[in-house]
Amino acid sequence: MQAKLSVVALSVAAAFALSACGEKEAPPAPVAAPAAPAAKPEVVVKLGHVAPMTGPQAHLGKDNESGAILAVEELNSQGLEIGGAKVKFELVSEDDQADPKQGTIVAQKLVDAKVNGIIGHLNSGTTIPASKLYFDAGMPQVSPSATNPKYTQQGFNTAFRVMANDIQQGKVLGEFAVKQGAKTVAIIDDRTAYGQGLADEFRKAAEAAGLKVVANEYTNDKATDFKAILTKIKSKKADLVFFGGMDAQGGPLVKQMKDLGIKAKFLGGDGVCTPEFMKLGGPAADGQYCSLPGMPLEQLAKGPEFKSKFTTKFGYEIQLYAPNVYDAVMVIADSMKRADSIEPAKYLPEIGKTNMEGVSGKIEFDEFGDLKGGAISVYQYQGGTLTYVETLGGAPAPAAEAAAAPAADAAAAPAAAVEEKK
Ligand code: ABU
Repeated sequence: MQAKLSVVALSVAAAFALSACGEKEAPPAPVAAPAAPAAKPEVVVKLGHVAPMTGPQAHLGKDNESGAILAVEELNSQGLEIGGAKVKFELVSEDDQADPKQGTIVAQKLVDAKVNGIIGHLNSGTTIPASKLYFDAGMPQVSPSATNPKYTQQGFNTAFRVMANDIQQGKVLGEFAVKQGAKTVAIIDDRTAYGQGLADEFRKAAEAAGLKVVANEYTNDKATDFKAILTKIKSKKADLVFFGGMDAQGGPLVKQMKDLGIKAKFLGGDGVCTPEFMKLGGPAADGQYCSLPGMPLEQLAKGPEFKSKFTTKFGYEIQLYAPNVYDAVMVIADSMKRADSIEPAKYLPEIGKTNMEGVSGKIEFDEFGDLKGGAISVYQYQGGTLTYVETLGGAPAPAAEAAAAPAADAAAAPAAAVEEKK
C-alpha cells in the first residue's frame, strides 16, 4: 500500500511541474483511490443433529444437542476460513423420538435440505436405518453414541462413531460380573438395537466366563412397570440382574427390584450410566454398577475444561454423551479444514484419517469407521454420584465377529443395507 501511494504522489507532482514550464498539457487523469481488499465470501456449514428431543430420552437428546451447540459456538469464535471463504457453522436439529421410523423420516429431511454432514443419531435403533439414507446421499455421518456393531459393519463409507461398540462393552461387562463373584444372572433387555445387542454380547461373554444365565426377559423402551418380569426373576434367585436398555427404564426397574425384595445386584451399560438413573432409582440405585465407553473425563487432558465450560454455559451437569457429540462435530470440522472444503464428497475421505485429541480421548478410526482402542470404564453409583471403579478392554473391535453379528432388531436392519464400501 505504501508503494502504491508513493507512485500516485509522484504522478501528481510531475503533472504540476510540466504545467509550470508553460507546456500545454491535458489535465491529469483522475487518480483512482487504492482498491479496498475484496471482502472474503462467507459460507454457512449446516450440520444436521439428530437425537430424541421428546419422549423418555429427551433429557439425553438435549444433552447431546448441548454438546453440539458448544462445539459450533467454539468453531464460530475461531473465524475459520475453508476453501477461501469465511465459514459459519449452523446446527439443524431434528427429533427422531428414538423411533426407527421417525429416524428415517428426519434423515430424509436432512438429506433433502442438503446439510453438509450429520451428527447422530443418538440411538442405534435410529442410527442404523438412517445410515442407509446418508450413505446413498454420500453424506458423512458421525454418531456420538450408537454402539450396536452393525452400524459400522454395513460397508458404508459414510458411517463413523466416536465411541467403543457393544461387542467391546458386552465383553467387559460379562467379565466384570464374574470378577464381582456372581455365579448366576438374569438378563432383561428392551428389544431395541442397543438393548438387545448389548444383552446378547453380555450373555456370550458371561457364559464364556462361567456365569449361568437363569432367566432371559424382555421389555420395551417405553415401559415403566417391570413387576411381572421381576416377580419371575425373583423365583430364580439370581446373584445379578443385567439390563440392556436406557435410564428411563433402568431407574424404575432397579427401584422395583428393591420394592419386591430382590437382593441381586444390578448391572447395566452406558444407557443407564447417568444422573437420571440415580434420580429415578432413588436409594435402590446405590451400590449398583454400570459401564461407559472411554475413560472418565477427569482423567483426560481436555475433559475437566470441557466439563466446566458445559456446566457454566448450560447450568446443569453433563448427562451422558455431550463430550462425544462435541467431538463428533470437531471431527467433521477438522476433516473439512484438512480437505479445505465443506463439500461432503471432498471432506469425507479425510474423516477416516482423523488423528485428534478429543475431549473424550484420542480419536482415530479403523477401516470400518469404528473408534480405535475403545476402552470401557466401570462405575458404581454411590450416594448420588457415579464413582469410577476401573477401566477394562481397549482392544480394537474384532472386525470379523462384528461383521457376522446379526441386526439386533428388525426395524434397525433394512434388507438392502449391506453394501460394499464405495
Ligand atoms: N449406546 C447406548 C445408547 C445409544 C444406542 O442406542 O446405541
